[in-house]
Amino acid sequence: MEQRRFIDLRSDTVTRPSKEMRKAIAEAEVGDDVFGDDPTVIKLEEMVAFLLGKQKALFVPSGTMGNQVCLRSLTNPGDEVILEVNSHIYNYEVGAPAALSGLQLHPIKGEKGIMKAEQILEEIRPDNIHHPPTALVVIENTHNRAGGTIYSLEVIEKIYEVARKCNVKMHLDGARLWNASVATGIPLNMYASYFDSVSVCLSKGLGAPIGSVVAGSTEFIKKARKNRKMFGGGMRQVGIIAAAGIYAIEHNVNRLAEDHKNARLLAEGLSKISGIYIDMETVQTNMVILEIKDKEKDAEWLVGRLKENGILSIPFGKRKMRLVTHLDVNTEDIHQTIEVFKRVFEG
Ligand code: TLP
Repeated sequence: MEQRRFIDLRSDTVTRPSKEMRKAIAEAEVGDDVFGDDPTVIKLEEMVAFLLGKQKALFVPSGTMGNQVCLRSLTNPGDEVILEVNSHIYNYEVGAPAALSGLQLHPIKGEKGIMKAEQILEEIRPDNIHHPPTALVVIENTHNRAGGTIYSLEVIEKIYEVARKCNVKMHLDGARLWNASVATGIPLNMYASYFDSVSVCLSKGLGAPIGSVVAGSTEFIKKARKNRKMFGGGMRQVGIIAAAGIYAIEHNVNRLAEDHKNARLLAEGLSKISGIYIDMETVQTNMVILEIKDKEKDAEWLVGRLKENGILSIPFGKRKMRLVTHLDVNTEDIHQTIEVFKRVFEG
């Protein structure tokens, strides 16, 4: 029996490896990466280090491990980390900073996910025997819960100046940094230049099945490699996965512009439907966050109605939903999705 094809807008993590990517996986040269002799992993790490303008890089199994390895490698137990209240690390990483690194998180409310330098300066702790030392500021670019919003270089630079002045390090959760870069034309290394550590994902918009890469100085990566091992992320013949990452970087970066166009198209179509509110200013990359205006209806109801009509989605709050475009969704699917929404809301 043929499997029903759903239009899957739950996340850009749902993409499946293409035939060509599977070929690259099948043909990958491998070695034992814990011994440091997997040539495909070495190639991927060198590629990403170059793209991010850092001395070294390290392949990790997931974005969560990437962030956590970076946090652990840049801090000491008891330190405080400033981050945005809706950030992935604060909301979706199972409390790992406390559990794995003994960190206290200090959340700040940003405007559409974007924190300002003045806010951060206000929250960095003065040197006082009672306070936890502020060790790190984390920025998420693009910002997931805010709907894929982009930090401008000007804002990042101001935050960087505050952090440097106060001797505080900077980490970039760049799970979707490629989306920010394609949307703005700003190269990855320019974004990365303000950060001590950067984590980028291969398994979101780029379409690899698994994997993230962290990058930083040689000294930082030496620590990160050890911490990755401690967290159980030391992998063996993992060139078969790294090969998919290399393929993704070589073939799937520029096409992210299509995802952004599709997200825009979707947002414009849905915002015309009475009963739906979308803050169009947040539609900057491959996400659309919509709000159901009718208090009688909620996101669970909408997810159910969409599924009956061949569309997969997830709630993003009681009356909110996030829709994400990616390489397994085409423009035809977007038109179809808008039609289904019209039927569901307007009959
Ligand atoms: N985000 C996933 C879910 O966990 C919410 C998604 O569907 O968007 N940083 C950011 C900004 C992320 O959005 C994610 C994943 C991660 C880190 C973690 O990556 P993984 O899932 O590989 O651990």
